[in-house]
Amino acid sequence: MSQIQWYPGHIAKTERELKPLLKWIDVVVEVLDARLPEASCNPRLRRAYSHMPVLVLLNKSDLADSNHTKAWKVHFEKTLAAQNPDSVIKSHLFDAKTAQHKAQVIKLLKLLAEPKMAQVVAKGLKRRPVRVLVVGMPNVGKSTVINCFIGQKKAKTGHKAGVTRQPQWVRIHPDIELLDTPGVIPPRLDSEEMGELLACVASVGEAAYDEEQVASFLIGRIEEIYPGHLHTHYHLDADTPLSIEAIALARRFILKGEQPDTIRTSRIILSDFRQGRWGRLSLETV
Ligand SMILES: Nc1nc2c(ncn2[C@@H]2O[C@H](COP(=O)(O)OP(=O)(O)OP(=O)(O)O)[C@@H](O)[C@H]2O)c(=O)[nH]1
Ligand SMILES: [Mg+2]
Repeated sequence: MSQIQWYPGHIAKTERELKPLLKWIDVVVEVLDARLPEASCNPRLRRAYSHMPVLVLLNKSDLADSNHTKAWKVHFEKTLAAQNPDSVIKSHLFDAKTAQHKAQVIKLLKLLAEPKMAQVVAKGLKRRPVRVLVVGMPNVGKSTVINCFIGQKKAKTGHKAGVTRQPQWVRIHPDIELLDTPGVIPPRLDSEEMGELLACVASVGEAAYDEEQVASFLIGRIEEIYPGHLHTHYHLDADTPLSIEAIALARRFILKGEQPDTIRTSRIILSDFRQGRWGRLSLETV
């Protein structure tokens, strides 16, 4: 996308910021948007934690197509394990708003950390809680995931000694502690399509993209994966080509002179999709 500026320096900076935190962590929780799991991860940054157990959370699964999300879950476990043989990777669907699947996720976190915990015990040290860091791109739901885990028990366990920028830990379960700040990973804007996909789910700031361009991309993508779906949703005739103008006319978003109000319609298109008003849809298929 021509309007979006991309500075590769952001990746290096994030890597520098993540590295010192990782030495305190047993499991990295990578939060992705289940509607676009490929575009919402950053393979270049995975390098920073490629040696560690990773739990990929396909968050906002309540908004995504469940068949595609299940296929992505299998895909991630297979391909990531092949790419990072030193790391153990599991993935799970998640809905941070309702905490659905929370119990299974807690179980997976403990399972992923078990080899490390066994080492601790083998050294004669006392078994300690598993330490987890949540990372992900803007707006994928990191804070909601953290809040969902913290629940009512927002009791901080206090500082650990020995770090310059002391991380704060929150006990989210008798056996699990979470670093209370998420690692924000810069959006992956390495192609026009990536930029447009991330703009569809508001992972890049509004100022960085053109709403009409992104809305047009979005309806095209939905038509490709779910032909006819938007015709039904907006009550368009089956033979009317899908366009912002056609939706504007159908919704009676008309300016003076009978011109379709494409700006207002583009905003509605983006918010209808983002709020899940078109139903559960995915923008990427395996
Ligand atoms: N439907 C649905 N919405 C979610 C889910 N998780 C988060 N959200 C919503 O997504 C939006 C972004 O969530 P945040 O938790 O603020 O995302 P974040 O990754 O912390 O965002 P930044 O701090 O801006 O990087 C909010 O409006 C949340 O309510 C989910 O599982 N399902
Ligand atoms: Mg946040």
